Amino acid sequence: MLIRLQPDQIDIPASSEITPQRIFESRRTFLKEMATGAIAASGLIASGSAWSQTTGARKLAAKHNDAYVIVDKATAYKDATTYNNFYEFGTDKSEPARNAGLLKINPWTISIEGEVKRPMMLDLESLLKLAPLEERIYRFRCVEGWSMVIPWVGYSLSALIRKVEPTGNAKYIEFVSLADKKQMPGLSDRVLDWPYTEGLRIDEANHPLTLLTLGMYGETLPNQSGAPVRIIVPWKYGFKSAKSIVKIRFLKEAPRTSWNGIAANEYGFYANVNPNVDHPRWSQASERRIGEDGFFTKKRKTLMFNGYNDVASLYGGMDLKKFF
Ligand SMILES: Nc1nc2c(c(=O)[nH]1)N[C@H]1C(S)=C(S)[C@@H](COP(=O)(O)O)O[C@H]1N2
Ligand SMILES: [Mo]
Repeated sequence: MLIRLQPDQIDIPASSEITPQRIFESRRTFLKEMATGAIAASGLIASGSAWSQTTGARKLAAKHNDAYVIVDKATAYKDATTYNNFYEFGTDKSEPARNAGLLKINPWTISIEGEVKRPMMLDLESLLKLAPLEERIYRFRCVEGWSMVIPWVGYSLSALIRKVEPTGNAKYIEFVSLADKKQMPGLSDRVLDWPYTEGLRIDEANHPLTLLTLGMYGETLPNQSGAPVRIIVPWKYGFKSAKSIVKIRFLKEAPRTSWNGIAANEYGFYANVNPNVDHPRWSQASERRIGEDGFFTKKRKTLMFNGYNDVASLYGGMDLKKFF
């Protein structure tokens, strides 16, 4: 049966590559997503090109995990996907949304290497199936002084770590983002040493809050948000949460990380959100919540560990002013 849409509704481009079956499938998905409001919320209706087989967002079925709900209202999808830091696509906040359409996320493989008994290459489908997807609403704080609240979709990175069986030597983990000049115009600007790299201590990586992230707002990640796979470490400043990851390495020693590597006095390896340790050039005591920027809007107080006090046990006995 062919489902007839009302006149004036979206017309799916009948490209020669799209078989009638695929058109039917996309119509069906479209109607389903219309019913759940996912399409309206994502603004897909506005653009016919969103239907391209390679760039279209895909709905992800995820179980809401109540253990990670916070009281703050979620940031609007539009704000979260048009105000981004993704220097591979330009240093201006609006550039990733404009330029990240160049990123090809299909096919994608992520290589897991180093101090593990079972190194492996995983494609996107394997990553999506590796553990049950959960929706978790996290507060997210950039070192620049702004924050958002985002419903991410993913699962604890610990599920993947278990699968590759780290050796006893694995003390740190490194995340490496894609660096491809053909897709990423920002790479011609040497603001950072490419590829973008980040890292965690292995116990931080294994903390249940650390999220292997494949989606947001019920769908696969938009490119500007780090598609198809990124990490989210909600108690640390945003720069720890590397986007568009192609490699994860298990290491004996702490890796060199991008921001720490160019300015260690400003961006510590730990980078835990800490209102008591200022950045050398500005205070970290408060933050501006994106979407709340009215002229009279008060800033919010920044919370220790971004409010995720559970993680304090990871840093017992450490001087967090020294290891910032
Ligand atoms: N590969 C890569 N990952 C990155 C960045 C980047 O420039 N490149 N910016 C970081 C910074 S500074 C922040 S605040 C967050 C921003 O994530 P968002 O745009 O989804 O809010 O991504 C982090 N991950
Ligand atoms: Mo950031």
